[in-house]
Amino acid sequence: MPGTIRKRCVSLPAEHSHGHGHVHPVNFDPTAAEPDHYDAAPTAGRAYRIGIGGPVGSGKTALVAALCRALGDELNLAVVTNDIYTTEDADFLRKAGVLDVERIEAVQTGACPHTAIRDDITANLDAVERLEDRFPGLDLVIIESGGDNLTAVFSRGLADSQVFVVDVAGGDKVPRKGGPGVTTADLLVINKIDIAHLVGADMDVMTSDAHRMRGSLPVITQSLVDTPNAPAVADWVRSLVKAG
Ligand SMILES: Nc1nc2c(ncn2[C@@H]2O[C@H](COP(=O)(O)OP(=O)(O)O)[C@@H](O)[C@H]2O)c(=O)[nH]1
Ligand SMILES: [Mg+2]
Repeated sequence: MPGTIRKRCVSLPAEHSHGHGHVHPVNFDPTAAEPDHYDAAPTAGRAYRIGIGGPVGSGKTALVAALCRALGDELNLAVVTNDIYTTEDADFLRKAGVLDVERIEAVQTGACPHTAIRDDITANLDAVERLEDRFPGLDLVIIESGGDNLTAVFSRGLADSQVFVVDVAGGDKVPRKGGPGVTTADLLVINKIDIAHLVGADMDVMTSDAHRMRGSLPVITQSLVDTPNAPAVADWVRSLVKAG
């Protein structure tokens, strides 16, 4: 249960500081997932939780809005956003009118977004609990991470499944650069394929690199301009929640 997880005291190994120093041991492997300090929580009797992470501007909030449009009528859903100093993403979603404003909670992380989704997930679990109290029988909570680099992944104690969103504007090198987001997320989304030709990104290279880095884990390429309701990602989410 979330209550037991959040009471747990977490101490990080000294050589693995998560201040902005990012000190790693000499043999640090940047493609390996870091140890998770929280156990996965049992999913029975609570909302399924999907985390959405990825670099700033890749299209996380746009994907959250798309999923609300696609699934809002069939699932009892709510959203938690994470921003460093503002509530910008929550404000955007409220203004976009994709979901009842009461169903959107904003967490201000005050620090590196990575911290609030992995190292101390308390503020996010509190936000999820507020939503579950407000909307009994909630099926799904989508948690958007603050924009971070390629290393940000969610604790399994916070997100049951996670989506990592990159976009073509970063260049077709991004998937082969790896990092735990690209290699271990349950779903990798390569977004903004409508502008690939403008930035010279080769989609064949991006998708084949992504599959090579991820083995059997799924990859979806999409454009939220061409398909504003993100049908492929919505199908993936729907099947998880139904199975969940
Ligand atoms: N051309 C194009 N723009 C997109 C797409 N998805 C998102 N955007 C735009 O990219 C910008 C950043 O998106 P946002 O969702 O705020 O990114 P976030 O920082 O990851 O949450 C916004 O101006 C979006 O409208 C897409 O598929 N194609
Ligand atoms: Mg955002």
